[in-house]
Amino acid sequence: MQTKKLLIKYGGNAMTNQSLKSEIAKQVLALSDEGYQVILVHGGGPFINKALRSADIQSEFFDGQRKTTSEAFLHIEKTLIGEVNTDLVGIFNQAGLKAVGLSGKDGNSVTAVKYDHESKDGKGNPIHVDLGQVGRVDTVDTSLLDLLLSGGFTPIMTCIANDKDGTGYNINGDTFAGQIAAALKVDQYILLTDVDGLFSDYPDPKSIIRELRLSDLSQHYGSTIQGGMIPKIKSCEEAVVAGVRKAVILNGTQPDQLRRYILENESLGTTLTP
Ligand code: X2W
Repeated sequence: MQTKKLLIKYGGNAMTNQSLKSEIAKQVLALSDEGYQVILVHGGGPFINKALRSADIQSEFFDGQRKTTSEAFLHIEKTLIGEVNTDLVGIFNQAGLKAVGLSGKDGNSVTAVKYDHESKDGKGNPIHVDLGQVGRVDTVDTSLLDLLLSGGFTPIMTCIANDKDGTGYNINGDTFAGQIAAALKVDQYILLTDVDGLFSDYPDPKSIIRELRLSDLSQHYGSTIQGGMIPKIKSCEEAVVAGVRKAVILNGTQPDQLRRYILENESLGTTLTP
């Protein structure tokens, strides 16, 4: 039987304390004991907020993308690589995995290009907003990730990459993860956040949307799908369009959802299929 690959995006909103992170690591260990190869991709929005606040830098978001000046970028890179990533590597090793910390720069695994943000002015006309060093994924080379997976390591990658001229970019963690899931053609792409999924009438628990097809999405953008949900659903969409069979949004503040969804096939979260 071919080994199944899972890409898990672990969002900063679901990293509220050390024991929660350690529970996620135990779930990943349980999945790898069942024969799954797991790649973890992470952001760290709340940690970045804190670092920027301490540096007296204001955060401004446009459809879930943080405007990133060159000064802000230095703090963001330091936080994601030197704080959040290294912390997760330690916790995952402690749980019994062999974790390796990376960003898109390592092995030139991911290259970025500047993200061109289109918005609308008061009259509904399209305008371009310069978000500074916010990038989107340009190319993905999976050879380093493949090498690590085949050696039994668990790659833990954060959403920073350089462009071909060596300029560093801050890439939304969801967007970044979806592109890597697509390039690796993983069996499932799992996005862990701090809500149970997509709701038609948030936060009414009865209004959770359990299943979505690609063809359903256009009716939800701009209504059900807003703010931080935009990059989440878009990343699921891009992964599924690229050939990933299933993308799911689960609640990472309830770590056992991972095992229950993947190993026990429970109906949880919001699942997008072709
Ligand atoms: C994100 C990167 C971190 C991230 C940011 O600066 O917050 C952009 O918005 P979560 O915890 O996964 O949301 N980048 C461009 O995405 O963190």
